[in-house]
Amino acid sequence: MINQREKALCVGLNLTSNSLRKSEIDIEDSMKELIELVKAAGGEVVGDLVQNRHTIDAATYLGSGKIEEIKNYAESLDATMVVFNDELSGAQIRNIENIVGKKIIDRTTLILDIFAQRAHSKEGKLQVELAQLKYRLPRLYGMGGHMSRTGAGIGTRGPGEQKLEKDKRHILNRAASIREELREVSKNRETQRVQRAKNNIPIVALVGYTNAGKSTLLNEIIKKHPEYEKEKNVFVKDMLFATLDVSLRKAVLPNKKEFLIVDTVGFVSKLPHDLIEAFKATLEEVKYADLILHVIDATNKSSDIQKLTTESVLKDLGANDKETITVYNKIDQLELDIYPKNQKDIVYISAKNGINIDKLMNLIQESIMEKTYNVNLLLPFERGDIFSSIKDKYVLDKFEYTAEGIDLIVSLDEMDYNNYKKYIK
Ligand SMILES: Nc1nc2c(ncn2[C@@H]2O[C@H](COP(=O)(O)OP(=O)(O)OP(=O)(O)O)[C@@H](O)[C@H]2O)c(=O)[nH]1
Ligand SMILES: [Mg+2]
Repeated sequence: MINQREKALCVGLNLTSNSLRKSEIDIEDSMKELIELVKAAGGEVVGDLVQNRHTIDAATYLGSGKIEEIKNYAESLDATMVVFNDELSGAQIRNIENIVGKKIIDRTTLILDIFAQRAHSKEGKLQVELAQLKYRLPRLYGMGGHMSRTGAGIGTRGPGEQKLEKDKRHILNRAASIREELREVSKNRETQRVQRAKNNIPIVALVGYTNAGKSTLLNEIIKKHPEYEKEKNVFVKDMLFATLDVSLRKAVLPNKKEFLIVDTVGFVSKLPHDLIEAFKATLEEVKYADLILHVIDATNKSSDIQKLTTESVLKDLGANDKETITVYNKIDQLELDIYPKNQKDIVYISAKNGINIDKLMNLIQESIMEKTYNVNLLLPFERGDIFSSIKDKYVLDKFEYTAEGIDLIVSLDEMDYNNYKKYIK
């Protein structure tokens, strides 16, 4: 944990030679994000600078001359650490640290650090620790000074330092045992998922860039549930990565049918790959959702790039072909009428002010409900097998043994509807 407020100098590299970076957030926004990330980690930003270069310097990232300048600048600002906007190699960190003489943190370490502070669930903590171990493993030998530092503060959280000083084997063993524990957790979740599928409760997952308003929207939606209590609200804050653990809550559609809504961790550009891997399990809920609500902060001038970033992570998760409603949020901050009309799969809302939530709820209902078919079946007695498989999977609205067979009313999914429609009464 942080004992004193760390003072950070933020440093970015603008690669002028790289024309392939069109899909990436521009350097100005990326630096703004870095500053927010430092704040989210509990640090204070005392200065920032961007260096234009054609190439990355393998040894010192920005070239030793520039690093000398950074050292002087950091000293004049009384900074306690320098934060770089990209992922650095172990050798780069060590070389820069040798010149600057202060703590050097890269964007990946910073994000991992925030995640380590915020994860509350057992699974979240295990996943972050695994990501940290994977990040540190290839840097174990390169980062002599950095790794053995025992001070507190940003970037030193996580697996104990002594543990890291031991050999690779130790890390590998720990990683293996975390994976084992995670498999257990994942098995439990699988059991819960089967149970939910059996109860035929649809699941709607909220995804989107960090700070888009996902948690605010979840709180707004769950209010309508008859068993709603204020304690069920999830944490909302104007801060990157306010949400780190997946929360699942009950909600109701306008037609009173229940569904479950899942809040997930927000995405950010240059999300460390190890972390995506680590969070895949948690974000699995998204893969099994019946519908995705992709929440976008319509007021953010990088919202298009944020949208692409989220879509590319979803693709990575194998969840890109899911049915999706695009939800542009925070329209209370926009001029009226500058946004297009609501469409079947696009809606403009304000989660905070409750604007157009009813429209969104109707869209959700249409999307979830078009996949279920409420039917009255009459099953012949010799098809008890069908009856028991329906009974296992669905909650029956009604059933009765009659002289002609088993008479039942149930809402079937599309596949079962097609299988059993010949028994419709
Ligand atoms: N003006 C305005 N602000 C909003 C609206 N919805 C959410 N916010 C604010 O946006 C900030 C982020 O909201 P959250 O709901 O925590 O965002 P999130 O997407 O869950 O963020 P992470 O959990 O960090 O990924 C908070 O300060 C909210 O009050 C809205 O409709 N209008
Ligand atoms: Mg949130």
